[in-house]
Amino acid sequence: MKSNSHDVDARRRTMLRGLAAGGLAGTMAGWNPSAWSAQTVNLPFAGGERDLTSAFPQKGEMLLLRTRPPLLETPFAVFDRGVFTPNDQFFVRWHLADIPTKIDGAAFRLNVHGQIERSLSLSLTDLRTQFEPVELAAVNQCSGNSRGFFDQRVAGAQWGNGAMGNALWTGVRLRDILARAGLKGSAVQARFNGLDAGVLPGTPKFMKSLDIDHARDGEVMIAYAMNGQPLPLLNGFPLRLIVPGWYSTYWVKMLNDIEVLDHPDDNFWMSKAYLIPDTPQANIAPGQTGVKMVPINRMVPRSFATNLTNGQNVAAGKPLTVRGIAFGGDTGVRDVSVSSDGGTTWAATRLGHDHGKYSFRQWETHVMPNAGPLVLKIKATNTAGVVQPDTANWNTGGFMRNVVESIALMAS
Ligand SMILES: Nc1nc2c(c(=O)[nH]1)N[C@H]1C(S)=C(S)[C@@H](COP(=O)(O)O)O[C@H]1N2
Ligand SMILES: [Mo]
Repeated sequence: MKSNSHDVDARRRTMLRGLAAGGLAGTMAGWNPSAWSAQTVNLPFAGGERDLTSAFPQKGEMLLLRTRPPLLETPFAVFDRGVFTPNDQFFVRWHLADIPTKIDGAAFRLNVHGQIERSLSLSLTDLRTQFEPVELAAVNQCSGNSRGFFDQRVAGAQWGNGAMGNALWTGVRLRDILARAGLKGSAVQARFNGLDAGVLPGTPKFMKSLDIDHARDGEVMIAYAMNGQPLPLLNGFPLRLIVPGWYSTYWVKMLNDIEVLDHPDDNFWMSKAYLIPDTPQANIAPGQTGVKMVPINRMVPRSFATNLTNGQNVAAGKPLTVRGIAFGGDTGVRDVSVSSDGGTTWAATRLGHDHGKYSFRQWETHVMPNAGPLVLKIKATNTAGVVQPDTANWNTGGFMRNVVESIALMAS
């Protein structure tokens, strides 16, 4: 992790002032879930009509997939406005409906227990004052982002492409917390648990685990701020786990409990949910059985044009700006290429500022459309040489879609 201590300190001071000025409580007071706007958006797949809502606390206009527990998608045009996704339009995904609507930051404690020498109970002030602050730009992407495009369709939240976002996270290294606690030799995994719970008795708590070497790699962090502000309640106030390069199912929100285990975690959310076929690109044929399943893990590269939409009319014979975002998955973006002839020829694009290997990277180019229909394609390669596939993967979970995106335009 690159940590420029001057920048971090200056930003941290600014942010601490913000936190002291009222950010120490997260609240959903004033939440009025009946205030839906009448406006709708059509995602380009069957059943893709979505209400636009601004009715959720600390959230601007979002696509509504479900009210309780909330599933809110970022309107795609937001990704054209900057490399960082604003907190008030960052997507929201919860599994369990009993989510605290008010959290007192002063009373909050993060507990660390299990296979360690010293149990810890850390306040937010402890975290902000006793550990070195770190800052990292990283993409948080749901495993099921773009599931609505799966063909054939699969069960689960029917996301378009907006179940992802990029933020600058500030917090502490998980490694430093574990070092303070003193890991025992018996430590095998660390399990993360948040304040949310199910409504029905017996509903398994949403818990995720990482191997102990991953947990102490110095990159995994506990964030108390997102884009310089306290986390919105729906994005996990006051603390969340950041697992750079991994799908966000591991990024446990409202994190208040870390248990170091002496065995691999077999709780429901590790052993039954979020499993992918252990095949290249987690790809199988619909109906295929007998495949070994493993927990989902590292992300794969993706790229999107953000200033053009499918079916749009553009001017023929004039340079057309094409720009967007890309991310490399578990490493940086090497290049992004664009084809304006449906994938026959490709040209490199100009990459924007590098905010670090886990961040979105902006890119831009120009194409010269001839009159008539044209199909743009966008393809990213990451610094490990992994390229987006030309055909879509498929699996029953609707996970890890990263096919080369196509946009059909009409030039006249
Ligand atoms: N406590 C808790 N953390 C959680 C979840 C959850 O249901 N409860 N869902 C996970 C999943 S599957 C996703 S996609 C991300 C969504 O993060 P966001 O709501 O901040 O966008 O949170 C992750 N962390
Ligand atoms: Mo997710």
